[in-house]
Amino acid sequence: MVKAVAVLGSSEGVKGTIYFTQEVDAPTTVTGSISGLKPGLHGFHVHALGDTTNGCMSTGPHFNPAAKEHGAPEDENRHAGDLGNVTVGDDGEFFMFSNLMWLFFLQQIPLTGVHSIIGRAVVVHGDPDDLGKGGHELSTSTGNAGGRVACGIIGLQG
Ligand SMILES: [Cu+2]
Ligand SMILES: [Zn+2]
Repeated sequence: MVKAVAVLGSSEGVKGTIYFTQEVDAPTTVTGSISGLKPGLHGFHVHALGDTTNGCMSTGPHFNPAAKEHGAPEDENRHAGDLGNVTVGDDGEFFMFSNLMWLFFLQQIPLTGVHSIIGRAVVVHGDPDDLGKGGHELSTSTGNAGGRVACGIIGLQG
């Protein structure tokens, strides 16, 4: 099994830890928790670069090795890094556990091979991801999810 982790940090007090695990030839599973976000939906993506020299801004666009448009996790036409939204409760806390539906779309974020997400970044946004359907000029590229409020580089874990 390959394991990876991204420790999310931000200048706005958002904290989180996202864990990835993958058995040989199986989809990646994702679990974790985030705190300090405002209640509601927040766009949640794998971005292409593990570069935080300019904070979350330098993590590049959504991880998109197949050159598709932005979409929902369950869409055929979607970026590999499109993980949809996290739903934060009134207490500002979010907990995530992989389930079978997630397993379907996590096949595009492997931890090994040419399209590995190791060394890329997890980014959480300030606003909801409209999943490509909002009609905004940014809908088909970013889901119009607003600013990048927290991010962390995905690194191998022992
Ligand atoms: Cu993003
Ligand atoms: Zn996207």
